[in-house]
Amino acid sequence: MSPVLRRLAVALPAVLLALVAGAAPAWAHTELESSSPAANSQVGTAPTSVSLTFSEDIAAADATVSVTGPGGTDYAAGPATGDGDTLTVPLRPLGAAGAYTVTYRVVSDDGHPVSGTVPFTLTSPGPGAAAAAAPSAAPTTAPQTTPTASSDDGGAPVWPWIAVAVVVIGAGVAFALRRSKA
Ligand SMILES: [Cu+2]
Repeated sequence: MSPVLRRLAVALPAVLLALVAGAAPAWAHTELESSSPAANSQVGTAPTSVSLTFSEDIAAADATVSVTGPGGTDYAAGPATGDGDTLTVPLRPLGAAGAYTVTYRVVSDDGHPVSGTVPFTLTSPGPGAAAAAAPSAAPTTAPQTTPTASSDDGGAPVWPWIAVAVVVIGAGVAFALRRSKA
């Protein structure tokens, strides 16, 4: 088989599958067209907000945007606000120099969610670096306590244990009865 034919043989099923699976609606999904800071950019001065521009108007109410920095801190200072096709998120003073990631999730006009990330690098510490250094010693991630989670887990799985107990006790009684007859 010639290389061209072989390539066609590989590509054709994928193309057909994409058509059958309804790839066409996917073309209507919104896409991130640009951002500030730009993806993979080196930023010397800490930005005070992040903006994301999409290929269609975005409902800010359905959008979630987080901006995490070194150590996983979320620097978003509030929910995203929208102006047509652009979302803007205010930032708390950024901390240490390093890798930051904007993570967004928006909803396309057809109702399908679209999510993605915009990484950028802060090349010099932001104004929040000194403030961030102090509380990082304390476990600031503590508020995620588990009582609600354990109460969610607690209800349903009890009855299988009761069923097991009934079977075990029943077997024990049957065994005891048989022995006492013998
Ligand atoms: Cu869709």
